[in-house]
This record gives sequence, C-alpha cells and structure tokens, in this order.
Amino acid sequence: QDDGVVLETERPAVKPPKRYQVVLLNDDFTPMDFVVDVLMRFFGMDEAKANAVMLAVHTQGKGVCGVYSREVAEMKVMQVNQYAREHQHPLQCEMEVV
Ligand code: TYC
Repeated sequence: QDDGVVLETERPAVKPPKRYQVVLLNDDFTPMDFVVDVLMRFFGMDEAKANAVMLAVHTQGKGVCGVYSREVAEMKVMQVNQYAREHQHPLQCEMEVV
C-alpha cells in the first residue's frame, strides 16, 4: 500500500564520508625524540611504531600518522601543531583528503 515511503534502489541515499590522512612533515630542527613522543601521545603508537614512522618522515620528507574523519583529523592537526609550538619546535602537521 502507498504509505508515502519511497524506496531508493538505483543508488545509495548517502555518500560515505570522506577520510583524511594526517601527515607529518620533516624539518631540520625538531629533535627525533620529540617526534616519537608526538606520535605516541597523539596517535596511540607504541615506541617501535613511532620510531619507524619518525624515521620514514625523516628520510622521505613526509609520512602518514593515521586516517580519520574530517573532525578528528582537524583536531589532531591543531593539537600537534599547538604542542610543537609550545615546545618551540617547527614541526608541522597537515591533513589531506584520501
Ligand atoms: N629531521 C629531524 C632531525 O634530524 C627529525 C624529524 C623527523 C623532524 C620527523 C620532523 O616530522 C619530523 N632532527
């Protein structure tokens, strides 16, 4: 019977939300230990993983810390950049849509 409900069969009614990579950039001044601390503190990595990601950024120029919703990625970028500034390091964190 017609109860006003329209069933959509041709395409999904909503698109899945975009996902965002949070990326760390290399620089010549931020101490390696500080970068490892950041990766453990803000991205939940253990020390071995944090060391591997830090070295990948150091040798390749940038590296992915994680993939998140826009809101969470924005929060991580703000927190990391603020934390680096508080400690007077030039470390930079960015986000890019996947
Ligand atoms: N290149 C820095 C050094 O030699 C270490 C470093 C690694 C800095 C990763 C930033 O995102 C970074 N002390």
